[in-house]
Amino acid sequence: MTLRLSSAGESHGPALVAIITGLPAGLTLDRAAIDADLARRQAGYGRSPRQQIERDTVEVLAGLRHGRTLGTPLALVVRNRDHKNWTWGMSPWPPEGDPVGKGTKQVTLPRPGHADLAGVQKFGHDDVRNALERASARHTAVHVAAGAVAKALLTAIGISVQGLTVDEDGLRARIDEARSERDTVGGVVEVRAAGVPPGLGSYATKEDRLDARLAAAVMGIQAVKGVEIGDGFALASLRGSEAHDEISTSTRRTSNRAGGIEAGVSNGEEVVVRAAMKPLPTLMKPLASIDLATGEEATALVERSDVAAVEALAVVAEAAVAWELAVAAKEKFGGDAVGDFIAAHRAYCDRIQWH
Ligand code: EPS
Repeated sequence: MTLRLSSAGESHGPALVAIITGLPAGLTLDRAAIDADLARRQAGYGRSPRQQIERDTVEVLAGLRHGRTLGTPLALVVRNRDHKNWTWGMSPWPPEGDPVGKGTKQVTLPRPGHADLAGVQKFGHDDVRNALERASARHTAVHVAAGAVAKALLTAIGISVQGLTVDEDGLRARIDEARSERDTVGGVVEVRAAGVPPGLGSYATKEDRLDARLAAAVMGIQAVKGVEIGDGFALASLRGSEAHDEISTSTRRTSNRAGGIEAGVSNGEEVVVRAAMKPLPTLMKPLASIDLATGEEATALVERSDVAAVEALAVVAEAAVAWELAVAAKEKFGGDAVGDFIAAHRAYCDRIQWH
């Protein structure tokens, strides 16, 4: 069975939900490990006061018994604590009583860089909130929970995944500077996956290529505008003699410019994915926009916002890479029971003498 993930949830709605299908039975999940990843995502430098409201923890509604997967759909929930301030404004059903709390007034001032304008145009909304709520990066929380489940599956075959910011000290200084000037910043994160055997993904079709899948997974995260694998863009200016990773008699490489993937297939070296995040588009000193209610010139919506979410992105990108590697590993090794998955991995590594 293919490993699949669906999610739902608005930023200020009652909860975020994920359903994972295709997990083997018998995989032990550690609630504390999932919650620790949720806390890491919230803890990044430069986050908004919203993070003092939220205390993300995972709830499991189905697919798990006594901490072990049943081989049935796994249903995860992360509640939005802030919803208590939006019960009228974000009520799934027509709200009763007078408008109270947040989200009661229509938003008509789209922010350049957010989903606001394209969202109302595309879906025919008359309230920008109907677009921004789902586009918000809030929903990355439940993807981090799903990523933690993927990491449990990968750990069973010796793969570990770690996301970090690039130049953390410089980033924090830029965040402090931007905060004092009431502005926002972006940055670069890097995810490394160790223990990935050769042979995940395939050159057979575009859809099979592991690099294409990882790029889509990471580009699919809010505010990401660039993704590279290994030395990526820097390879473009090198000679062929300088750009490739020579093969030793052990079949290992003496360098890793390819970031662990050649021709869309993992080659056994560390998988390295980098992502560039644009500065967040909710600005305290807003940019020019239109008031959709009047058609007049206006400035964009000003709301509580993060100064940066780059450290959070490191955790979210780690989850996205882990998820995609778990999908590729499950595709290669199969298994309805986790022991079958592990045995298939072992037999394959024996065949290619990879230890
Ligand atoms: C976000 C706007 C802010 C961020 C949010 C993403 O939310 P709010 O409008 O409630 O202040 O804090 O991120 C999170 C809530 C989170 O948990 O990551 C946006 O517009 O994308």
